[in-house]
Amino acid sequence: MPVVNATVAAVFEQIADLLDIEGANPFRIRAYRNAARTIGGLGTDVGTLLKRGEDLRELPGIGDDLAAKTREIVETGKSAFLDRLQKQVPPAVAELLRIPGLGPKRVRTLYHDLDVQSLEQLLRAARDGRIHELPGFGAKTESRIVEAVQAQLSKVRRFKLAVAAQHAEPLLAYLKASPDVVDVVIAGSFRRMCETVGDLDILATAQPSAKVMERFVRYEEVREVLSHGATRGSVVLKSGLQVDLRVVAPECFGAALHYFTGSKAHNISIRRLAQARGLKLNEYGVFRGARRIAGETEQSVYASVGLPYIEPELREDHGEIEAARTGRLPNLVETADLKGDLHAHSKASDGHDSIRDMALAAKARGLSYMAITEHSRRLTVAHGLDPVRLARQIDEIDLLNRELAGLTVLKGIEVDILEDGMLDLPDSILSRLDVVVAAVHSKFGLSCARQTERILKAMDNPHVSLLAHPTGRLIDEREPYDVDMPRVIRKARAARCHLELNAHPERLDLLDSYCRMAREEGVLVSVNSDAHSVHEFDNLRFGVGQARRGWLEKKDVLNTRTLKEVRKLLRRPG
Ligand code: DGT
Ligand code: CA
Ligand code: CA
Repeated sequence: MPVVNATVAAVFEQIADLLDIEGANPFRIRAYRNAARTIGGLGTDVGTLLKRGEDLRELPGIGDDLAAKTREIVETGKSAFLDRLQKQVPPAVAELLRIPGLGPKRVRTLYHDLDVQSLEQLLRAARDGRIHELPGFGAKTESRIVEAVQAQLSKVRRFKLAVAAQHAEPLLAYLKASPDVVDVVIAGSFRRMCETVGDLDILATAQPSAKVMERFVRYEEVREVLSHGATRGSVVLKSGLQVDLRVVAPECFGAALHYFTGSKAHNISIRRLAQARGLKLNEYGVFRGARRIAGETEQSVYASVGLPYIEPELREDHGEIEAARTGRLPNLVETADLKGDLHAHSKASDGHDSIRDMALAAKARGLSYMAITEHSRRLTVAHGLDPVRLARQIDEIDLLNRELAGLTVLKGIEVDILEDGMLDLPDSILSRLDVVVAAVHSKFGLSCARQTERILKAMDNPHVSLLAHPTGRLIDEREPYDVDMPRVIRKARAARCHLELNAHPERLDLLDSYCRMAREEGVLVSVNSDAHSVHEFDNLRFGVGQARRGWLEKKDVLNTRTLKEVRKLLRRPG
């Protein structure tokens, strides 16, 4: 059973937290955090990499020790080192780090001086007034802790789509491998490709039905069985992700799939249509009186209310029912429609692989062009390119293209937009490139007016072909910067610049509502991987999911075009 990347990442994060509380060497702690990010962000399952005999030490920041620990977690599901640390510091103590304002030093004090070992104990200690007298704390901190712990305790954890997929897909394969299973599908927000999912809702038909439920609760990654009946079961995986399984009769499968795919708002509107026709619609089927008239397939459910099939990504009650009724549903873009990728890095900046390896990986995924767009010089942490290094890379790519067959590497840059809207590299070098991706990587806190002006000004530079990750948000980690997106979208149309939908699992930026706006304005969106390693082209499918949630068709997506067409669209009026 493959142990998913997210599990490895979670173990490394836990190790880092515990080392932090113990006051270990900061470099050592950072090494674990970086490794967690690297492995957690891989598009391919690390167990598969090991099975293929790949050397994990080629991943950035993974040396002998971390490679061995990764292998250990993959093979045993555990880390002896983490077990040892947990004997010294109880794991719930690390949870205290999630409270804003509590760093490792304070957590250490709370643990050593007050024996606080959990959020609940922390709340009690704060309410009892035992905290403000500790060294380094005060009355203000104490009352802030009360608020923060309450907020934390009431927060429901959600999983990023790509992380959920790392857990969901092996489980789905495991269930499919059961000989009595006829059909099994993950429904819910996961099927709708939502940015984050609260839990997984799996539906199956099986003959007989009991065995698949047995198999489900015995899955190796299950931490806790919440309920276990003949046709309904609920478990929590080791990652904390809850999974519900329902086994339904084949004649109900379509109705159940429709019901559990949601969204709830979409379901309610469809049920209302059914009622208007004198029908009853529930998870068992569509009924006229006691007679079942539909329910085996989702198509039959929609047909019973006079509608064509509606793709799951559209089912948010955001106008899709009206569009279906009037024959105006979009014909959504698919991953297989992508012909190229206009944003990727090699190890010349902060990527991990050579340009040649990136090109071969892109080609293996069926792409026929790929742009190498390194960071520009201002981004020193990413080893950004100055004009001299970029000129050298241009020559290198020209040489490479002469020997590559079946894929063209485009010469590009991900150039920083400076605070005043100027670009980090001069036009003299930008004019030699095929693709210029402009990006904000600093000064996220500018006022809306200044941030918007800054971005509009960058788009005025005729060399800029694409605006990268237009809102800058990181899912659950960083809010979008304050920018007037409708203005940016209108500017893109006027300047004939395109917008990126960055498919990196933490970004999925452009957001779905802005995709729709772009489409309405006739602005093309480029679904790009922003790959930093050969594995990350796999993330394109999540970007396509977001594009589909944004109603985009093949024609709305720049990189579904052939290279010849894209070259024309990238050429900007001087
Ligand atoms: P999540 O898990 O929070 O990411 O979002 P969902 O959409 O997966 O929601 P979940 O897991 O609570 O329920 C799965 C689906 O079941 C949901 O999308 C629609 C359906 N559903 C749940 N509760 C209701 C309800 O009260 N009425 C109707 N019509 N459908 C419901
Ligand atoms: Ca769900
Ligand atoms: Ca659920």
